[in-house]
Amino acid sequence: MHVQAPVVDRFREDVLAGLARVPKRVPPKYFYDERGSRLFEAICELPEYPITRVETALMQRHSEEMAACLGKDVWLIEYGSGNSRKSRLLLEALRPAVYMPIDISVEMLERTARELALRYPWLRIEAVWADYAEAWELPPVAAGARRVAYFPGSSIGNFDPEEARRFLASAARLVGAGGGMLIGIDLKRGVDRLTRAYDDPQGVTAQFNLNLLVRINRELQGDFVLERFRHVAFYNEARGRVEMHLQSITHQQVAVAGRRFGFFAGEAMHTENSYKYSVEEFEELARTAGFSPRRRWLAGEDPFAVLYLEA
Ligand code: AVI
Repeated sequence: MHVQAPVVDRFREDVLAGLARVPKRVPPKYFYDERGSRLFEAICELPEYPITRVETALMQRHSEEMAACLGKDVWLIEYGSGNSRKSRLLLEALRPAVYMPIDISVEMLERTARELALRYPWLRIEAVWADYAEAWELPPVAAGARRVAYFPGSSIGNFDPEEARRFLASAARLVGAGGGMLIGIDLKRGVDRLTRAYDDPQGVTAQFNLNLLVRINRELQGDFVLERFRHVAFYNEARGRVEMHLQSITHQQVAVAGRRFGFFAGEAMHTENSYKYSVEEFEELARTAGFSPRRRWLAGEDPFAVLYLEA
């Protein structure tokens, strides 16, 4: 396995800086410790959260066509591969020369690489442990191979549009001229459905959000009392994004890594944005980053798109 930036070391620095800001905020990438990753898998199974179900159905229906678009002798680079479940459909249809999953969780990466190696003995796997949003280096690619980036799950929605543009531009440089990108995008839809997807009645998303405090308590000697915070999620129509926050129920002081931070009653700590696009908006963003949109596969009832872009 290729080990890149030691991503875990920045947690302390980012949390302390985020708690000192006004308004307070912690980057969403820190949701994904072991429990957070399991809670995210549970979110993906919720009836209120359509992304995984709808994207999987699109992949089931169109993976052969997608593979034909991506071409032969492909190095498939997957950003934030997680359990690679969705990728299996593509791997089977495409049979890439190399599969390069990149993930922030080393446990998940190792487990997934082992499972895939058993399932697909023909597949060459080059796993990369890295934070895909940071600078990281691609292991050498065989001459003549075509690079295609795969970024499913609408994870691009967790970047602000300018970050998303920079990320796409770096992906375009990575795959090089003639390379491609296959990307899943959650689309704009009714406010109620969007809100329910991030505030489910079972409270799984609330646990996922609050787990950030559990992680801070454990890894940074924090003393957050979970019962004094509540999960808040709403659609910010002006910005085209679902926002998640952890809101302090009372006026309180919290210690983290030996420093103290005050919260007033009702103060919200911003933990995630999940941007929703129209296909046209996203394709325009991709163009400004150096990609040409080539194909779209669209789902109707729960609007979602898988797009193929070429650099
Ligand atoms: C990973 N990402 C695309 C998810 C999303 O929908 O923004 C994370 C998530 N947050 C709450 N529920 C799911």
